[in-house]
Amino acid sequence: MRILSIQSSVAYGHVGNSAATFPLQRLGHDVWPVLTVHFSNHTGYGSWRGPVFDAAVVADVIEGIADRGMLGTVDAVLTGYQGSPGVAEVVLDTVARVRALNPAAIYCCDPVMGDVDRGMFVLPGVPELIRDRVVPSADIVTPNAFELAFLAGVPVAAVGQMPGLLAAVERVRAAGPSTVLVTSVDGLGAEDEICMLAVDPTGAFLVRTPRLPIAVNGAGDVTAALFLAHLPDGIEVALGRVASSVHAILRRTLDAGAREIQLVQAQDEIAHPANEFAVTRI
Ligand code: PXL
Repeated sequence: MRILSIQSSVAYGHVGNSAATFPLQRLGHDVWPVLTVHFSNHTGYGSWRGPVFDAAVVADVIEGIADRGMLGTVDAVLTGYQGSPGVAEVVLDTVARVRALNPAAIYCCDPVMGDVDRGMFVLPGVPELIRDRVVPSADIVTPNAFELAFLAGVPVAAVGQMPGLLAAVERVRAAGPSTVLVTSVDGLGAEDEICMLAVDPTGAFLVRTPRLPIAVNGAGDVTAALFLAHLPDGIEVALGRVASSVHAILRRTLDAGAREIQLVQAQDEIAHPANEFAVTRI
């Protein structure tokens, strides 16, 4: 695939494009990273340096790709954290242009807005824009449980059990995207497990992985990228591989006592996922 990936980047560490690019390349995909910010490090450290690019700058870089005649050769657009309403507008415009040139192109949107622990952490107005305009234009969305609840307009507690979770996913799918990956769901498996749920027109699939005592930035960005990369082999296969690779990355990060996800170190588990977790049809 040729993947146009519009995301933040950091010099040190791995979030946004700095988390998504290498795994996609390691799996043999061509990635065209368009940067929305270029920070020294991710914001989880509390301080960082470097520019936030104006939406016009992001649009200009994409215009340059169009100048080369390459926009119509894009197979997938991938986006993550969208820092401003302006960047979201650029994404919407770009997806429309790519689709007009290549109707088979897909848009995978990680609707980054917040999480259960921190609540909403994007600028005011961005969650509604993502819900009302960006998500409806996507083919694939990869919310966490908190983001899913917001998108579906239900309380977070409602997605902590299977009927409510499936109902929320169906609400999101009714808005546009045919495929939804819920990247982390608590409370469905055992205490020491964390689940991922993937739904598309072929069905709903669940995978449970051991919960690791670790909270890192960028894991969601890798999850969305890997899901997009593996989806052409079928949603069930994709879910198993994503669970396997992401778990391996987190395991290595934990073992290394590192603050940054150990992507390069886990490259073999990215290239050849062990598929050690059973995927069950719901
Ligand atoms: O992982 C999402 C993300 C994206 N972009 C920047 C970030 C983070 C998470 O910390 O700091 C700049």
